[in-house]
Amino acid sequence: MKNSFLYPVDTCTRRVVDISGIWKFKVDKNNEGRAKGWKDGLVDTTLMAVPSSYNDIFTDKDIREHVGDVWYETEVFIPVEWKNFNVDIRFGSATHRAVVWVNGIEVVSHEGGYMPFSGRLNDVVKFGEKNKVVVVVNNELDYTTIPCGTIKTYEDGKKILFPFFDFFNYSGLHRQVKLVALPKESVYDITVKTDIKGKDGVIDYEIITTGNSDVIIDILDEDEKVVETGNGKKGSITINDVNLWKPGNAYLYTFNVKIVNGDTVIDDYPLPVGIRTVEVKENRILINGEPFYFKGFGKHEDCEYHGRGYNPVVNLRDFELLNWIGANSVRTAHYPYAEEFMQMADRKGLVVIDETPAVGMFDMLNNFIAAGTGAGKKTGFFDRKEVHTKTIVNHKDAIRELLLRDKNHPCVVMWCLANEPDTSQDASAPYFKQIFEYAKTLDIQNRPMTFTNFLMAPFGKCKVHEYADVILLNRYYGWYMQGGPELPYAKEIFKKELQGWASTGKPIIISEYGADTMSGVHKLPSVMWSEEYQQEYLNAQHEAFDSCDNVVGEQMWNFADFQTTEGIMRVNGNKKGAFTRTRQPKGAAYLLKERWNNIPDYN
Ligand code: BDP
Repeated sequence: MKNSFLYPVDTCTRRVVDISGIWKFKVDKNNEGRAKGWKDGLVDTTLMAVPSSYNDIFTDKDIREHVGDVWYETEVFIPVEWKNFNVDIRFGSATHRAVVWVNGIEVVSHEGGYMPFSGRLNDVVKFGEKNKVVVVVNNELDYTTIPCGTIKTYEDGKKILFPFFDFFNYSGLHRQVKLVALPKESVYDITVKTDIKGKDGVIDYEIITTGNSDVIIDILDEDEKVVETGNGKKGSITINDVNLWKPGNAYLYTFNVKIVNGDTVIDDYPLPVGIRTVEVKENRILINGEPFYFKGFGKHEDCEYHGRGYNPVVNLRDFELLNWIGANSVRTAHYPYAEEFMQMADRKGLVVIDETPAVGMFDMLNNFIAAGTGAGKKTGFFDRKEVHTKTIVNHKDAIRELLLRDKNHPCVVMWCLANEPDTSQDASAPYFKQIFEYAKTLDIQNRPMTFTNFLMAPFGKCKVHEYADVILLNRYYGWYMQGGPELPYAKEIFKKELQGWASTGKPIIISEYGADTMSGVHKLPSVMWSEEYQQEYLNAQHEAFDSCDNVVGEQMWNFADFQTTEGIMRVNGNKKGAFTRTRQPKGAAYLLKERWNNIPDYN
């Protein structure tokens, strides 16, 4: 059995110790660590904060831009009383891949930069003593990895990475690292599906354990009072007079699973569960049977110093700002976010479109420097053979792991399987047919599945939209096309395209629209990059949305300014934020707040 995707929590049968903090660190400048046995212990190290991206900590540009391996080391004490437990080391994520050794022995390796993974330690650790943990993290990308990118190697061996996406390729141990002690017989997985029957809520569930002992379930309300019970690994529990999980008004029950032997509790795992339904009906998306209107943003996990490292302070600040501005939803562009973000969304009632890290399936779209210097070839992405043999395997893996990790979150109402793949290409159609067919087998909640369509595959050119349940459009009329004085025409062109999409009969969400804006730059009359232009741009877009009945949501790009690769199109990063990178409002934030306060959640 591979390691469980259940989030580690302390219970009467389980123990969790967070071993994040300051670890030893070494950049493998000459790519020699694997051959020279650094797994046994590092010498000549510096220090690194875990979790964080290592890129923005140092003053040395070569480290920020390093392509290849970096090494981490720490020591962990394993309590002697854990001898009778299964002891795991669990990484919240390592971007983009990692191998972990404990006392020189490999315990786990993992591909994919945004998912948790763990390794079993029992056979390699000394109980009651300190043990050495060494991790190598690698950040290289190519056409077969998820996300996609390419590397240029100079004659002296220096590697430069060109991501096929518009955010900095932050790397390292981005989320907490924990030791987890589990009973030998434990709850391995839980899957729930919720339904509403009149005033009652129904939870259909399936539980996997690592043994054969009996399973009992208590459903606790928010006052921790048991309201229902059940037993067996598979079944259905009805909660009378249920409190629903609603956008902006979340109610979470605890689905508490116990493995028992008579009166003895062998294992105990509490899963937060929100009772709600999601379905697409004609051109509407219904949450709890009512048509929901998405207001919010595409975000990033990004902040000063931490890079993409999980930062609980910024996470909380973001939720405060989302609430202040009247946002009811976000898309986790362009990768799965930290588990703690998802938990907060469940708790706060923030609706989430959950995205895989499949971004960059378009040669050079956002790699402006490379596009300018010709560093990459201009072959169509889906014309490459390896995309249909290798990339697709990694893509399916990324989808499988995302659904395993996030399937039970009530906040997740839709899965976004890729961002802006080049769906103008004929060869993208068979690829995505397989991707959608595969993904559909994984979600027992049968939530809508989609991808974001990009502006070069407009209505009439896109070969993939028939597989999507909802049309997600990333559109920049008035920025990348028809910008500045052409803005009034941009709006009309956009309206026309929307009419085309509306003819599919499907709901449409504008999953990106935005204009780069330098906070504090003012100009009357406006020019592009000024705060005035950002607001005029938003008003024009909103007029286009309001002209189309099928539009059931708007997620402005981006919540906040964020770091990208250097290049002539970016001024120290992407500046399309409604908020600055330090989370202060631009003028546009007030405009959005006013608009969103006047649009009901359900309409
Ligand atoms: C879209 C991408 C997003 C970019 C955005 C932009 O999905 O990652 O940051 O454009 O150019 O193409 O600002």
